[in-house]
Amino acid sequence: MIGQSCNRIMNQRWGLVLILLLPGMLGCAGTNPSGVVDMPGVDELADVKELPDPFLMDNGTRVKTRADWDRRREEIKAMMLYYQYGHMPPAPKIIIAKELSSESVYDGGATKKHVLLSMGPEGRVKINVGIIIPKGKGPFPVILKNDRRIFNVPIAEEIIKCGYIVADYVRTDLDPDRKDAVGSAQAAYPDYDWATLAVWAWGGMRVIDYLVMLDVVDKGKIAFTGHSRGGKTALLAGALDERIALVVPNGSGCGGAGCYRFEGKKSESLERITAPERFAYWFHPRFRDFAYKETKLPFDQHFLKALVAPRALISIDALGDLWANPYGTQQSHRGARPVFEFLGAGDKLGIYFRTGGHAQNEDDWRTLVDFADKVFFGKTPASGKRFDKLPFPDAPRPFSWSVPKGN
Ligand code: GTR
Repeated sequence: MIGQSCNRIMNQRWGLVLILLLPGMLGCAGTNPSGVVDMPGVDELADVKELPDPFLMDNGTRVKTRADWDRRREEIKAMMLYYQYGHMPPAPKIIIAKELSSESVYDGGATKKHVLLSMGPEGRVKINVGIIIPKGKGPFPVILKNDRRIFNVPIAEEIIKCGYIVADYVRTDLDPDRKDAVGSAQAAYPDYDWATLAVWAWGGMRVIDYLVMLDVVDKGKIAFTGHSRGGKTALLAGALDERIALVVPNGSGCGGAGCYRFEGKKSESLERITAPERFAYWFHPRFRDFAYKETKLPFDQHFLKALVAPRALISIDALGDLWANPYGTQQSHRGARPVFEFLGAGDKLGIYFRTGGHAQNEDDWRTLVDFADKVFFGKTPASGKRFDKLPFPDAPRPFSWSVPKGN
C-alpha cells in the first residue's frame, strides 16, 4: 500500500506511527523523470575564464526583473543538475514515520526521539532520523544535519537551550558512499540519473517533508547543515528546496561552496574529486568531462549559492583546511553576492572562517547558531562574530559583470 495510495486521509498519531500524505503531492501521476533536454557537450561550450554571469539568461539577455530571475533560476537548476549532480525523483506521495524510541533528556529540558522514515516503492527507502525537541509548546526553529549517524551534534544541549530543535539523519541509509554501490534510493528509483550527492540531498528534503508536518516545528525557520561531503549535500539541498530558510555548508570545498575556476594552493580540483578511484560516484558521469577544462563550465559554484537567495546562506570554513579551497570559497561568495543584493537580501549571505583545520567543531556550531539567531530573530551575536569578513580581502574580483540596474 505504501506509495500507491491516492486517498486524502491523513492519519496522524504522534507517538506511534505517523503516516504523512504530503500536501501538493496528492495526485496519482507516476514518478516518471521529467523530460531532460540535452545540453551542449564540453567542446561546444564557450570558454569563460571569469566566474560566469548568473544574470545572463539562455536567450542572451540579462535579468532585469524578479520574474526574469525566477526564470533564470530554473535554467541554472537545470544546468547544474544536468552537468554536475544528476536528476532526482519527485517527493514520494507517502512517508511513514515510525517512532522507535522517545526519552526525556537534559534534566527534562528536551525530548529525544529516534524516528524511522520509510518511503518509495514498497517503503524500501528508509532513513533514520534523530530529533531532540526543547520542552514547551513551540513552534521551534530547527537545525537539521546530514551525517553518518544520528544524535551526533556536539553541543546539542546548548543549542536546545537557545530554543532550537536539533535533528540529524543518516545519509548513508540512502546511499552507502562506496563506488559501484547502488544504495536503497537509487535501487528504488532506477529511472533517475542521480549521483550520490543528489541522493543524500534528496534524503534531506524527505526529512524536511516529515519535519514540516510536526506542530512543534516552525516551518519558516528550518536550517540545513552538514560537514565536508555533508556540506556539499547541504548546499545542494538548500539550493533546490525553498523550505530551507538557512543553508549552512561547513568545510564543503570542491563540489560545495568552493568554486572550480579559482583555487588556492593544495586544494582539491574537479579532476581529483571526479577521479574514478576517488569520488566519481558523487557526481553525474558527464561532470568528469570538465576535468582540466573548468573554464568550459557554463556555471561555477556561485550559481549554486545564488539559487539560495533571497533565503539565507553562510559558508563556515577553516583557514587551515587548504584541501577545501578557502580561497575559492571566498570567490564564490563574492560571485553570489550580486544575486543576493539584486533580491534585496545582501545581509542574508554570510561567510565565516576560523583558524584550524577540517572539522565541524563546537566553534562552528556556535557560529551557525549566531547566524541563525541573526537571520531568524534579528539578534546581534553576543560573541561579536561578524559574517562578512573576507579571508583574502586583496584577492582580485573574480568577475567583470555587475548587478542589473532597475529591478
Ligand atoms: C575528502 C574529499 C573532500 C571531502 C572529504 C570529506 O577526502 O576529498 O571533498 O568531501 O573527503 O567528506 O570528509
